[in-house]
Parts: sequence; C-alpha cells; structure tokens
Amino acid sequence: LAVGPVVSPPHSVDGFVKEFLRELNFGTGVLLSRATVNDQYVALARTVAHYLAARWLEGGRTRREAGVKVVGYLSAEYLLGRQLGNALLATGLRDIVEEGLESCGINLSTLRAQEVEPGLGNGGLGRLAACFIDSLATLNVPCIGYGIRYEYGIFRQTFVDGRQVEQPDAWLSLGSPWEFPHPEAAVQVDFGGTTEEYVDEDGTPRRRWLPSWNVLGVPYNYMVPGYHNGRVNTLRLWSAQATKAFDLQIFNSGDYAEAVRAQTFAENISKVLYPEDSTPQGRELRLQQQYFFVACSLRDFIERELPADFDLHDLPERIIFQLNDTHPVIAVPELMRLLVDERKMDWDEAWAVTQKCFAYTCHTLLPEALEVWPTEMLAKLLPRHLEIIYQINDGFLREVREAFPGDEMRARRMSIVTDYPERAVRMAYLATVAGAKVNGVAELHSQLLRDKVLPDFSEYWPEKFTNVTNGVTPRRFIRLANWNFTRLINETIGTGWVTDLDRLAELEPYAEDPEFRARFRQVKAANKERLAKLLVARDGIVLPEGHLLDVMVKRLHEYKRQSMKLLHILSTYEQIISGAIDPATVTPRTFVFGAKAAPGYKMAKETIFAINAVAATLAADERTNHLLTVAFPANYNVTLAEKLIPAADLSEQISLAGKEASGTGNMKFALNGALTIGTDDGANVEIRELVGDDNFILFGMSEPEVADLQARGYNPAAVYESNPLLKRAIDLLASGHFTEGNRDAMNPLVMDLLYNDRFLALADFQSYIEAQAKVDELYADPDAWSRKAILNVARTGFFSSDRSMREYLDRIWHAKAL
Ligand code: 26Q
Repeated sequence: LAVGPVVSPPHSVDGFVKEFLRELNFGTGVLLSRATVNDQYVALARTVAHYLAARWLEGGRTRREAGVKVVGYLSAEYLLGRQLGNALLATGLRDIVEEGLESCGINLSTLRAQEVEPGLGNGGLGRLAACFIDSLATLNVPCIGYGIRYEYGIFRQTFVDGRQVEQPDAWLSLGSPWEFPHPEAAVQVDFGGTTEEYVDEDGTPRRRWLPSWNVLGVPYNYMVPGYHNGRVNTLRLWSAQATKAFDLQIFNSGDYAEAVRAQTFAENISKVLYPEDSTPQGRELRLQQQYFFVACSLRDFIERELPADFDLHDLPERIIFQLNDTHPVIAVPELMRLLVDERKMDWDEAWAVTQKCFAYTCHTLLPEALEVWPTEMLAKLLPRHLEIIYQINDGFLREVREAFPGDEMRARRMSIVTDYPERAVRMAYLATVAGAKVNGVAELHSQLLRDKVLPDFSEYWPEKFTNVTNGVTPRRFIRLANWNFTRLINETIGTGWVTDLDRLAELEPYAEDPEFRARFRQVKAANKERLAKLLVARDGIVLPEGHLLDVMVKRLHEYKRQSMKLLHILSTYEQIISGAIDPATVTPRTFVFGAKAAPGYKMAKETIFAINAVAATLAADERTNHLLTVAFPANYNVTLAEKLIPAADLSEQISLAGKEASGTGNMKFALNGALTIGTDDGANVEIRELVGDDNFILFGMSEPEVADLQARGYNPAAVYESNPLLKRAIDLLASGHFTEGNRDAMNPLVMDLLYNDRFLALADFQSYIEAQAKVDELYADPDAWSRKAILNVARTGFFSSDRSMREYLDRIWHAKAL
C-alpha cells in the first residue's frame, strides 16, 4: 500500500461544502435539516480543522526528521480566545466558508457566536502565552506549547445586587471540536512516598524515589496555525486520569466506593484553574498541577519527540524550555531526576545540561506574588525533588561563598531555601540559578527586577539578565478584532503589516490628511456601534451615542487602581450635581469597566460592588445621565476584549508606578487607535517613548518618587483632608448616595482608601484628574484627537509579539525558523 503525504480537502466552495456535509452527517451524526446551531458549529470547526491537519501532520514529520531545536513553552495558562475566526484567517478559508455555508442556508456569524472560548488563563500571563505561540507559528519556528487542560477555566463572572458571584466555566459541556485527545499516549506521573539509598549494578551508591501514588496524563493536542504560511504547531494540554494500577489495587480490596473516590481524586488535578493571579496561596493541589503538567511534558519531549537512541548530553541542542513565570519551575529538579536517577548521568554533567535547557521569564514585582513552596509540602508530595533542590542549593551556595569569601549574609540572602517565615523553596531563585537567561517583560520591569527583586543574582551573573518587552499578536487583535480598521489600513498601505507590524509606520504621513482622519473617525464610530449592539444583547447595557469611550479592562487589583478611576468619575459627577461646574462644559463620556476579582480577594470585590453601585445611580440620575455613564459588563474575557478595544477612544493604564510588570492591554489599545492616559509604569514607558509625549497623557508619580514617598511615610488621610475635590468625592461615596442611604455598604472601600491606600491612589488623584481635564480639552477637537490616535497606531508596530519572539529567538533561545 502506497502511503502518500497527507492531503487537505480542496480550497473551493464545492470542496468545502462536501467536506462540511460529510462531517455533519458522519462526524456529528445529524442531517443538515435537523442540525442545531451547535451541531453546525461543531461540524464547521472539525471541517476547518481538517484543512489545517494536513499541514500539521506533515510539518511535525519534517521537524522530527530535520532534528532542529524546538521551543518548549511551559505555561500553566493559555488564554486562547475563540478558535474558529483565527483558523479561518490562518487558512484563508473565510470567504469560501461564508459562501459555502450560505448555500446550505447557514450564517457564518451565527456559528462563530456559538463558540465558547477556552478561558484557560487568568489574564495577562495566559494571554501572552497565546500570543507567543501564534507568533512562533507565523514565524515558522517549531514550538510545542505545554500546559494543562483544565476542565473548568477562569470562572464566569456574574453580578448579583452589584456583587461578583462566580459560576463554573463549563467550557467543555457542548464538546470541544478543536482538540485531539490521545489516551493511548498517556504518561504516568508519580507522587508521594519516600526516597532511599541503594547500590546500582556498578556498585555505585545512588538515591531513588519510591513514590506512593500516581496518575495518568492524557495529552490533548491543539493546532496552532501560522498566518498564511502553512505551518501548524502543537499546543499539548494534559488532562489527569486515574491509572489502572491505582484503581485495581483499591477495587481488589473490595472497597468500591473508595476506589471511585480515588479516581475522582486523581482527576481533580486538572479539574480547575486557580483564579488568583497575584497572591498565590500555597495550596497542595496547585503544586500537584504544576508538577503534573511539567512531568508529562518533559517525558513527552524526551521520549516521543527525540529518537530512541538520543544522547541526552546533547539535549540543549534540541530543546529550550521557556518557564512562563515560576509556575513550571519544578521542571528543573524533574529534569535533574530524569538525567541522574533514571538515565544515570553524572550530577555535574546533568546540571550543565539542565542549565542550558531552561530560561525563565518573571512577570511580577509584587513580593506577595513570588511563589514559595514549604519544604514540608514538597517533602510529602515530591520527596526526591526536594533532595535534588537541596543539592542544587548546596552546590550554588558553595560557588557563592567562593566568589564572596566571608560574606555569609550574602549566601543566606541568595539561598534557594529560606527559613523564614517557614522553611520553604523560593521558586524564582531556583529558576534564576537554573536558567541560562532571566528576563523581565518591559524595560522598566527588567531594570527593577535586577535592582530590587534579584539584586544579588544580577550582580553575580550580570549577563544572565535581559529584557524582552512583551507584545501582542496583530492577527487576533487588529486583523480579526478590527476589520473596519484593517480595511482602511489595507487600502492605505497594503496588507504586509499583518506579519510585519513596523510597516504601520507608513501610516504616519496620513495623520496629517484630513480625509484619512475622517475615515479613521468613521471606523471608530462603526466599532462603537458594533459594541453597542453587542452590549445590549449580551448585558442589556445601552451605550449612549457620541460619547468619548473611556475603557479600563484588566483584572481587578488594588495596584491597578480601579478605585482611582472611580474617584475620577465620582469627582466629575459631584461637581456637576453640586453646581461647581456648568454641565454644558462637560465632555460626555461613557466609562467602561471589565474586571474579574479573585474570589477570595476582599477589597477587589468591594471595588466591583462600588463600581456597580455608582453605575446604577448614575444611570438613574436625570441631571447627569446624558453626560456620564458607567458600564460594567460582567465576565470580561478575550471575546469581549475583541469588541471593546477597537471601540475605545481612551485607554486607562493607571497602575502605581513600579507595580505593573508590563501590561499588554495597553499595547492592544494603542494599536487600535486609542490614546493612553497612563502612569510611567511597565510598557507604558515604552509606548510613551515611541508615540511621543504629545500623543500620550502622562500623570502620576514616577517609580523613584513612589519609593521616596513610601520611605518618608505616606498618610492618605492627610491627602484627603488637604484636597477639597478629593474630599468631596470620597464623602459622596461614603454618604450612602449610591447605596440607598446605607453608609455601611461602602465602608470597607472608603476606610481602606483613607487609612491604608497601599497603592497611593489618593496621592496620584490630583495629577490624574488634571490629566483627565487635558483629555477633555483634546477630545473637543476631533481632528487633533484623531491625528494623535493615528500617530499612536503608526508608532507602536514595535509591540507585535512577532518582534518579542524574534528577540527571544536571537538572545535567549538560539533557535531558528524552519
Ligand atoms: C501562582 C501560584 C498559585 C496560584 C496562582 C498563581 C498565579 C497565576 C497567575 C500567579 C500569577 C498569575 C498571573 C500573572 C500575570 O498575569 N502577570 C501579568 O503578566 C503580563 C504578561 O507579562 C504582564 O503584562 C502584567 O503586567 C502582569 O501583571
């Protein structure tokens, strides 16, 4: 039997319709005349997947045969967003599909709306991983993304009486047509037990792990298509299942119920994404998740992607594992264990290999966000890994003591294992010691990482530290999300920008062209109209026409300062109703919030309640509701972002300087023609440098000023007392005006602002409202505003994740396109 290359279905309307109907009949098992929208959607997704699969299978084969270096992206989160639109874009099938479906009496947009997005991430970090794998596929670079197939992704947010209530995200309930499960390729993962010394066949004393329980990791493959280049990479997400051995043992003991419970226990590991994105709790299940996916992934790569006789001394020539924050760092001792315990490699040789196989990206500056695992928990769950970590630490500290004789304080500061407040492993230190490179995600963040978070390490290994400023994929966030703008850009400078975003610079001269500016405003107006339609249908929210659209979308966190945004709204409102300003002089604005709070984050939830209360009161206030509207659609996610960002006039990036590692929403807004009001923080700094001071509305303290104020002692109550505008805004919030006279309801938030205000919202308030006054003034001149907005687009091509990926490839991964 001659087996040729895998062939994709024909790229024609006829070819598509045949394939689609075949899939509907034989894949889904229904007649077209009886198919539900979901049946049609699933059949369409599977059909489009067929077009991609041919390239995927061929590409995988050529890659393995070529023996090139692969990027192994290790991330506990991938916030992918909907797949159908992206797959149609990548394959160039959109028009064919639209026409083909129409001939079957089916509307493509209806099917697209049917897709539930896989929300397997919390926010920025997970979305960044999704952008990166998109860019690597588009750059034709072989990459395997490794992660967890959570059965429940980030919770679905609802509001009940203005308060956040979480609902489970049952994203798999209607089936998941984009995944390819491979139960036959399951990998065993061990946990628990003890370690012991033994003497091997050569008479060498060694240590080994005697685990006490295990689970299976079942791989689910997802295709990651490049844009119009035929490359399709793999995202491999692991799902936990009970092992047969495990089952049998208990079933044989006769305790049926206990056996079923044990099965559930195993499957719990990939059950749910932890919804905390900044203040991780040291939960044992979370550690199980981390080790689970990392152990599966390393084994998968070494045993299934490399030839059977591969010499693991050469591993660094074939893989670089990028650690997306510390979540996968347990991979470091796991690789050591595979090399030393299982493959009997000499410790020093194994360590040399390991140090070339990993690189670490840090995504935070908040001390409470740095992961630390108690040794007690590690000893119980991964006893051999704990020993290996101790041994790594011993070797490392020996080196430090040699380099700095007598400086015992330094050795203690740098120790991977700390004793306070309890004996624990500092995962960021382990990642830094093991990684070939350590990077931050924006210039300022990388600088602060060197100076404040890991100063001893950057002094010891200056060349290890580097910066790669984040980026976003222009395919999803411009080409797909903003078709109105895409058409205008294409007509003006051609289509090359989609894979070469620096070419947006060619738009710069058009900023001076009144006709182009008018068309740009038409694009914004059309996008606002599209958003208005969506919000009415989705949330029953009515967006007024002709308002400045002011948008703040991101996770709810005190350092991001949604409460400061609220104070600005309150202050404007208060000044109108008290008669301090003439309503005729107010720029009509709609404020849109989108934000999920971690379910256990008290103050974040109070802030959500306050925003909703203000939104409701303002909506009912006839004196102001034609001028000020607050909209807070629940459950902000990638799908909503794709509609919101293109409609925005103003992007709120107002974190306290020195706290937001980078931000990536800031980039998406600028690229879609919004102006930024922002602090000198994260990637805002680079946005401002690129677009120019005139085209960015800067306010607030700089990071050194923040450090200085905190050192002097900060007293928010004194700021409140000394600023009458601020005082009136806070007093109004505390007065019960927004809570039907109930003053207690706002108490937690008000008290925190007055007597704690950890992130200096009151200190930056005055500067913020002055900057907002400048926004009003600017917006009053539509031509001046659109000129600046267009310059933002023309000057921010740098923020393509294609550029980020090129920097990782050249400076960190030393890997190449195929
Ligand atoms: C860790 C341990 C246990 C439970 C949860 C976690 C956890 C999960 C998610 C800790 C952190 C996160 C997410 C962090 C994150 O999204 N950081 C953001 O990363 C973006 C991409 O680099 C940056 O742009 C943002 O500035 C940064 O906040």
